[in-house]
Amino acid sequence: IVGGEEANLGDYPYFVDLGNCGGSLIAPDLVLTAAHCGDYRGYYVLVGAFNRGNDSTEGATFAKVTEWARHPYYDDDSAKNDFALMKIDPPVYLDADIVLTLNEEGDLREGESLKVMGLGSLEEDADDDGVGTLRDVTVKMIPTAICNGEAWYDGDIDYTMFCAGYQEGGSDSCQGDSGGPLVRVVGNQHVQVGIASWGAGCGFRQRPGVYSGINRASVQWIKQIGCTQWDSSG
Ligand code: 4AZ
Repeated sequence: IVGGEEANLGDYPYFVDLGNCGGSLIAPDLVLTAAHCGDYRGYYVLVGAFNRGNDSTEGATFAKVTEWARHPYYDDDSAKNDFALMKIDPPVYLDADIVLTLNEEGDLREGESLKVMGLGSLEEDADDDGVGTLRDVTVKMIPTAICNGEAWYDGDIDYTMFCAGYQEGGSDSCQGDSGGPLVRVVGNQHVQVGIASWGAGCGFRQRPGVYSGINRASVQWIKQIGCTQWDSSG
């Protein structure tokens, strides 16, 4: 996370540490992340992560990944449909006031404030594996018509993604943050609207973070895998 600050314990009880990526607990046994993060079957993930890899922090528990699926139309070159869903065992029942739901509405409001969180690097090309304690930053929704402009991403933003950040840069997600949730915070209700996916560097002018869009179409895929194919509690 670039330009952000350390989160407070309990701010994001649904955050999942995958080691080199983030994720979100969207049901007791389902973790949503980015497809490009890879296949975690057989690995342990830290649910409710606040300190990297540390399950002695209140609310944090390890669970094993038993199933993994990426979106059938995920494309590695363009990062189109950068969605993956994992089933974990045992299920984790969060004891928290904060509830995470998935966005199923239409377009986000231009300029609306969103939060992204993670354990990733503090700057582009940082010679590290990210940070030890969860950080967050506020970014603003940037319409695709702007983000696809010639001075911006020049057409690389497709309909499965959108940009969030600032024209001048400064506040952004970065290496190690991908897979983690981008949320709209309304009191104790957090609505996941995106998944950190890619970007040209971190925090650069006219190169905001790019997020897989959580909307009716992606939620339909998530439910089809989670609820039907795996018959889970999603
Ligand atoms: C990454 O490589 C990554 N600035 C994540 C987010 C962004 C760039 C790269 C956005 O995980």
